[in-house]
Amino acid sequence: MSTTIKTQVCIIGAGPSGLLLAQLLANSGIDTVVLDRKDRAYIEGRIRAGVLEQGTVTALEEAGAAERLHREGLTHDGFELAFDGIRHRIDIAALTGKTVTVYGQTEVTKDLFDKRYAEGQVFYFNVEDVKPTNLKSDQPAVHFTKDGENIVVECDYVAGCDGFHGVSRRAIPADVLKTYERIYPFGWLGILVEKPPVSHELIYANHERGFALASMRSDTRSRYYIQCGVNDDLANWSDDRFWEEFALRLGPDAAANLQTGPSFEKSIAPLRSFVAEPMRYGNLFLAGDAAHIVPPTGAKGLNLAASDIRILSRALVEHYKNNNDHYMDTYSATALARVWKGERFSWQLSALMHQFPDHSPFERKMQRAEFDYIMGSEAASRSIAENYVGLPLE
Ligand code: RFL
Ligand code: PHB
Repeated sequence: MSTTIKTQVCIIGAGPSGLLLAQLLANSGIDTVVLDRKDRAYIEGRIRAGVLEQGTVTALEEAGAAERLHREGLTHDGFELAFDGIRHRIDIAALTGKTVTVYGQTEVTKDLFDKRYAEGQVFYFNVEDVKPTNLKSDQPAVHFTKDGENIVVECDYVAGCDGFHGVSRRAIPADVLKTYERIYPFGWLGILVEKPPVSHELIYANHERGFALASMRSDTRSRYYIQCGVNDDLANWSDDRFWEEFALRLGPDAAANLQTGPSFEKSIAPLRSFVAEPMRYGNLFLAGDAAHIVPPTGAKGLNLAASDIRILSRALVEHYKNNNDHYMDTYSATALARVWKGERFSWQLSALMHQFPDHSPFERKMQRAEFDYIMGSEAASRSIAENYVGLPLE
């Protein structure tokens, strides 16, 4: 048995990219169907991003999903870089006139889900065997199974918002798709703890034992990371071992305020830079992690996803409302231009802040010289600040 559904845009993936796109299109009366191989609880439970650029906040405002963010999000005017315990503050507000907002990805997805449910969005969760087809024709379709039933979504466009491991990017023929990748020789071990943050701003620390990051989710909940081995096992990392290592890497000055406690989430993430080009194939549009991955050092992943969706939603709205295909035709080039700048910044900050197994004392001296240069140069600090708050959309 098979069921056929018709819609204007079929969105594969209900992560932040897919949810934001569905909402921005709904605001213009464009019909969507959203499917995901997981369910709402799983998606909301994924502890990931924490820092939102102003442009991402604007996108959530446009979506009508920023009310709680404005109530509960923490506005940050700056952050710190530290090198062997020496601290340098990047005053992003003074250097760029902009701020960032600390608000977890879990909360962003919850707010978007609440709004989509309130407006009657059709979601298909726990779907299997998802297959986008006929992408070069004007009648593309997405096939999948749910509870053993075959379902076909006939649509005008397919939005591939299904993350790095999704099927959308793989639907682009190998002779069309070009990919660029760097895998880093380390990972990040992250914990969540119900204790006030060690500092009211983020601290990115380079120490001879490896990188550490002090972040937060609220005034009472901290998110801390340390660089770990790429094949490291969580079983090797008791809370006690984590706290000892984290305090050491942060340096005695910052660690003096550290409040430790039992972690209630602990996970290891690999670090990768990846870009797939083009981001459009026929009537398939890729957005977010489906098209690109950055190492988390610059807090760019979710923000790049949101800027893709701003560009894509404008293109679809112009197509449907004004019969104007200019933004559809330029989507891939416009999105990629911003993506590559986000890739560069994340790669550069990762290179500055981590210990690389193949580095010689020379490279360590180079890191130190770059840190000293940033400390002594307003121009260098401003360059970091303007990338951190987010470059203009185009
Ligand atoms: P997602 O979030 O991966 O969502 C994709 C969705 O697609 C579904 N899916 C499928 N659905 C149907 N059929 C299939 N075949 C499917 N395959 C997959 C999945 O179930 C999922 O629900 O991609 P999206 O929406 O593009 O969002 C991207 C962001 O999640 C990601 O870029 C950020 O989390 C990255 N990131 C950070 N970004 C920031 O901007 N600031 C940060 O501070 C930040 N910190 C982080 C991060 C990512 C991290 N990890 C673990 C990767 C910190 C960490 C530790
Ligand atoms: C986080 O709070 O999870 C976070 C913050 C900044 C980053 C990466 C992750 O650069």
